[in-house]
Amino acid sequence: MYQLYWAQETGAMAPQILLEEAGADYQRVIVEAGMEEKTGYLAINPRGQIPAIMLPDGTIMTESAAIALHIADSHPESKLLPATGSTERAQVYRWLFYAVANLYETDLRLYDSERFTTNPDCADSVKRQARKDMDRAFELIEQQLGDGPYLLGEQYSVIDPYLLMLAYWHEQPSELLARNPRLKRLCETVQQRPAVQRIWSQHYPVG
Ligand SMILES: N[C@@H](CCC(=O)N[C@@H](CS)C(=O)NCC(=O)O)C(=O)O
Repeated sequence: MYQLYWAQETGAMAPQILLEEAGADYQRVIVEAGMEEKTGYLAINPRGQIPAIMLPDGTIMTESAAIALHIADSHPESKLLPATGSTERAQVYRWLFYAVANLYETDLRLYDSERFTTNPDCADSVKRQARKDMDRAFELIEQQLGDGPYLLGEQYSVIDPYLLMLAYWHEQPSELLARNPRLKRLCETVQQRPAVQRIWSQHYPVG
């Protein structure tokens, strides 16, 4: 069984969707924000960040994109990645790494701005720049998306739930999606998948 170290509206969402897609046996281990040191979570991830996963053999992995790829590799019957060495797989790698480096990163600057400056008076300026960088990074995704509905067209893969997760971390997801209609279609299509519907309310409770 996998143990997914989890918190609401965090990078645990994409790996969780992929575990659901794969029909994998997993448990959530809920990590309370601010309690990482007290609960021993730093022994799991010394950076204190979510997500982490304990694999069925007891190995710990961190880094959401690496976890996503590993889940896909471990459950080939779920077809969450195109064939090894294919051009399509190369595109998934490309945009997954792009997403971590250019989108996830802007979320950290936006929501944890004070960590990105030694001058507390500059935190607002860090935030403003993060908003601009995030919007620009999503524009490049929009330009990349074709007829869809997924990044690879008809073929669903690990990059799609990852983009959905990131789009919903935007401060104004509906405005982001209105400006980026292909991304909107991708997000709406991914949201309709049963695996996503099963876990969505854990991250975004209604009411
Ligand atoms: N590169 C890491 C980033 C993980 C990350 O920053 N997670 C956020 C939640 S979405 C977090 O735990 N932030 C709290 C902290 O950094 O202390 C990944 O992709 O897994």
